[in-house]
Amino acid sequence: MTEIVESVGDSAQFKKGWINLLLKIFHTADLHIGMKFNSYPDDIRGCLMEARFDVLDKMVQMANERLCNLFVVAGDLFNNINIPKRDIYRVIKSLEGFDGECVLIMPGNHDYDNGMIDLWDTFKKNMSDKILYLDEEKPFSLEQYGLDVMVYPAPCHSRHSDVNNIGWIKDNEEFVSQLCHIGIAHGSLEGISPDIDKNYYFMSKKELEDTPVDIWLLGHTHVSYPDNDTVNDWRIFNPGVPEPDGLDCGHEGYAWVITVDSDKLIKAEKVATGIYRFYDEQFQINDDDEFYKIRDTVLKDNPDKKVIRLTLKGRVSGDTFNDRLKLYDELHDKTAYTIIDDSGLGIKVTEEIIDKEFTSGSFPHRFLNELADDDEALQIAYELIRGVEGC
Ligand SMILES: [Mn+2]
Repeated sequence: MTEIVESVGDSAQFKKGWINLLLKIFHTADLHIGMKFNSYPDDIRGCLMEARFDVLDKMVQMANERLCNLFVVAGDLFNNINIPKRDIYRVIKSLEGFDGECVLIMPGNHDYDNGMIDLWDTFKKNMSDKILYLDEEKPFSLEQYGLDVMVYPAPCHSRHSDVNNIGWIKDNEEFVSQLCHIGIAHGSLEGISPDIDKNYYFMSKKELEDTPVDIWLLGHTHVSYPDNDTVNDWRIFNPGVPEPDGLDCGHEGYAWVITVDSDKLIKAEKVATGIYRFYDEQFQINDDDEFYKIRDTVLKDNPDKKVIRLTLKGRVSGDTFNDRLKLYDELHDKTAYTIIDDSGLGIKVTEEIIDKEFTSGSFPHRFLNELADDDEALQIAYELIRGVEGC
């Protein structure tokens, strides 16, 4: 297959030199459609659930703009196996919006297929020929799609497994050089996935490297691999979640756009895909200015798509402290969702406060004034005295 690449995509990298393009792949995984976000209030919960459908549409569009031939979901398209039928139809419709030759869908450990799963029965019955469903350990030829590609899937048949599923892919006469051989697997990857007990189809990098495919498209790990934004001459890819899924996901959601030329030289570009972005931030505040600077930090760059947990510590003036809810209200209004823990925030003790609150010449008045040069000691002493008085 020959393609003139001057017309491909908007990335400068792909605009030059790609005359003998064999294949362009849009690689995603772990959309987890159906994830419920139960710890969030209803309105934001609905938005976060909806975003997982929206990001699929967005990625299909990105793949179309870049003239990709293949759209690959390397497992966990769905978050579980109990997905309402209307959501399954909706996902199929999105996938069928792909303009390239073929969509490859493989079950992961969240949406595993043991042969008795209604989700996949419904999916298979309703999908068109554009979609190839990879539920078996056997080579799938993409010849019928006009692509010189052989696909070797390692699908999941259960939620957990202490062995991976890539062992069946052995060198044989099928590995002829004219074809591009693509391995697709779902499971934890050595060094980048937290899988201490090796319960999630654990794969070592050596096993992957020793398998005679030209390229590995993985899923499962929620961060991308490799870490770079662009790579040349690289074989093992994991996209990470395309749509961030919680406060422990600090990145913006990614997919890989991978180009294989006719010499099987592989180049890839990581593309940002996410709609919402999660932030878990701590601020140490030493004065009023620093307190109000939180507003600038939180409200820059699409605040309406930010889910934020703010932990505030430190001291501000009494006025700012008493007015702080005004700022919180503004943040709540303008962000998608903000949780604020300000239990570590207090009023900065000043001479003025000491004079106002304690009789001149009294023990606390004298004691606190003596500590005036040591900010931290003064603060602690003040709070202790106030605490004792409060008992
Ligand atoms: Mn998984």
